[in-house]
Amino acid sequence: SRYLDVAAAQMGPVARDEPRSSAVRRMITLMREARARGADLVVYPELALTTFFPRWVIDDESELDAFFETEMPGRETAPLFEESARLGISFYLGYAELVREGSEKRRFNTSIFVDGTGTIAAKYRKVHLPGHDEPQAGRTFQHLEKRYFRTGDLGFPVWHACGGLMGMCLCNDRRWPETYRVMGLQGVELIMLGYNTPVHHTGYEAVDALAGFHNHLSVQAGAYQNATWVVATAKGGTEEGSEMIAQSAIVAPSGEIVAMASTRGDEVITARCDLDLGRFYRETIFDFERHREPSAYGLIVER
Ligand code: CDT
Repeated sequence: SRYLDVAAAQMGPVARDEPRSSAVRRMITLMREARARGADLVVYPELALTTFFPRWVIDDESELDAFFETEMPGRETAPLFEESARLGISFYLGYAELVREGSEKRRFNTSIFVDGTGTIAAKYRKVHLPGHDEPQAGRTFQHLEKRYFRTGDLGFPVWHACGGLMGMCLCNDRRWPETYRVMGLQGVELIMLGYNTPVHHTGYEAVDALAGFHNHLSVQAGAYQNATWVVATAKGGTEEGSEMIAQSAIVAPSGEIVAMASTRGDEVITARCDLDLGRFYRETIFDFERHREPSAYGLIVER
């Protein structure tokens, strides 16, 4: 057995006018609790430092830029890195990233993995951007990720850390089997995932009523079919009037939920993950080398 103690640090709403320093203070409180409960890794939500701003049309560029980080760590996020190094705990953080190249601005929905020395060891930029690039008439809340972010350009990397092979993705990525499979083919053992999911994200009542079910369905299937642990962390609760699902969960390679949040606010859940557990699946039913038939899958990448 190779045990890794992990935590999901679910966050309740972050208000539009809540300063980064306040969100970071909340995150440090959660990090300390995670560490006190034995965790070596803590996973925060997607866009953890700010409110989920893609719900609004923001035409003013400086107003939009204010939601983005131009450096990581920056002045306000540095305390998180310092506390991680002090406690010797690794963390995953989702945030909006602004890269300036000459006069051009490139914006990504990004996550990083910071090791227990407070050093950024891996970066991921969200590949599956949901929603629209133009505002939709008749909606109380927009979902304008396609307007504000570029498609991630870093693929789905995996890397060695915390005694295992780690990977990451962000929110909508979790609904796509390809996300897990690309990491599964690289032998991933634990995937970190942050999300912001408005309950009313499709506008179809019958579908939206199943938002919690579809969340867990996607993560549990991805974990099982790729023999990996998944640590899925929500920003939940009612944020600026938008109701977001919570139900953060730690899912085993069996597909079973081994820990789940019971509130919609700031809450730490933990689990002791045996990174060897995936072998039972990887060496039997999901022995990719023996059982996959890639010659029959061409359509997946052709269209
Ligand atoms: N943040 C994010 O990706 N949210 C989406 C819901 C919105 S779809 C318009 C999700 O898949 O949870």
